[in-house]
Amino acid sequence: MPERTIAEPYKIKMVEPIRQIPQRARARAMLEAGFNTFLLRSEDVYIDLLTDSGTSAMSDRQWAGLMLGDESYAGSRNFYKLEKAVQDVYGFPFVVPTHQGRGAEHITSQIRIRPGQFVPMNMYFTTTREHVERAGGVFVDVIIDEAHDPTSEHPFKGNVDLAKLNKLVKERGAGSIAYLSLATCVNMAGGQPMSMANLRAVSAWAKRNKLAIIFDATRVVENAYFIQQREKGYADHTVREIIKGMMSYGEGCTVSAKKDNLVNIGGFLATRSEGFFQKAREMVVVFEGLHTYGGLAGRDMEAIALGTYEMCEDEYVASRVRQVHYLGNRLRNGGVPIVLPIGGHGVFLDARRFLPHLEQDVFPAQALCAALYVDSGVRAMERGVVSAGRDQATGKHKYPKLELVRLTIPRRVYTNLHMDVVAESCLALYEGRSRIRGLRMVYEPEHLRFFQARFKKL
Ligand code: PM9
Repeated sequence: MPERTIAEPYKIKMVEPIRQIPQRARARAMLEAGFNTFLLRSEDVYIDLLTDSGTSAMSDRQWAGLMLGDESYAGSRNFYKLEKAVQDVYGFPFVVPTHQGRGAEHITSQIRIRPGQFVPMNMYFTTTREHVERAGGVFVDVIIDEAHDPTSEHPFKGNVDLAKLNKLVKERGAGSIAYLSLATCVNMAGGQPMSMANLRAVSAWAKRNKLAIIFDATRVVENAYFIQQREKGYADHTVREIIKGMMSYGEGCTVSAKKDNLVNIGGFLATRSEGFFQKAREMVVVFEGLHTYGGLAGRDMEAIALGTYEMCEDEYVASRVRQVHYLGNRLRNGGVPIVLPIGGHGVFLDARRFLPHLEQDVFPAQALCAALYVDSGVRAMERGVVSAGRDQATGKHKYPKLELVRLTIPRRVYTNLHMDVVAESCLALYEGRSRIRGLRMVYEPEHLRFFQARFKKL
């Protein structure tokens, strides 16, 4: 018997019209945007796979929750609901809300890093590294080598390489390390999870070296799902139980609630350390807002609280990841080079193999993003040399091994027919790939350049 189809565990109650503008208009829009998809107007975009951040469809319960916003300056009841949701799901007793993830990263980095200290991470993330460096810290990549190889089918490419941690301690001493920053479902590696076994081993290592683990738990839901599906002993555990289990190894976490938590804005920092919490509470009032709103409206906190419970419902998580894999498998079966295994939040085109005639100096992933938009109005994001930025010491481009285009799937937003449109466009581009030309950068911001850089076609 063939496998039966499993549909999404929800139906659509409200729709937002989208349209595909004509190809000539798309070509003009891309030229005006300086070949940077961040600089397009969203009304010129047909299917928006720029990011899964803040782009989720909220549920009827969340929309109803917005009407229950308590917009008092201090002590909003929605804060206490958010606090309880974070305690229930992540297991950390102390919660500080922030306007989004980078607000929590900023506070954490400023409190926890002394200038010159190292911060080992399982691959870099743009905003996380930026805040580490602003606090005087030095990022060290300790992810397993397989994560840098888009063809490796290792099931847990987000894992930490303990040998890399040991080398750092041997050369610099444990005292030179501020904390371990561990990302769940590593974004820049292609949405790749860590295993519970690896986490256990890293935690034991951290204890021995008297170091804290602070998670970037932004995509812990998808990580937990992969553990449930792939790791021996977890098939009978719920996603929610696995999230709690993973978080039990951390002293705290920062979260961009714009991803897993199914809302359009928000973030938080959560911890079991009272000392860290006190300092964060003191600092949040300087940069974000009072410690019971942290830059958010009461209604936003209500929506996050409700989303935090919804995000770990097993049927929903399975349907979310299944849709990502639906798109990935269409591309893979059509011979398009993508990062394997297919990740949790998106499908990543491997621009090196897609455009072998383009050197990294002419920004192949950026050029591919632009070509995709002109072909079909689909918006994606560069995750290659532009995102990696420049080396602080030498001023030269960092040349990451991964030169990727991320097709990021918003949660509960598109149907599989939209995925078909995306797949057909990628397949058509792959067919005509030799015609895609490289770019040169004509404007480069000093920080997080990928957001606003401008390019011209070579
Ligand atoms: N991630 C993304 O599109 C939003 C824009 S940055 C290109 O993937 C992780 C793992 C993230 C993340 C944002 C943040 C920052 C922290 N960690 O955007 O400040 O993927 O809420 O979160 C984006 P905020």
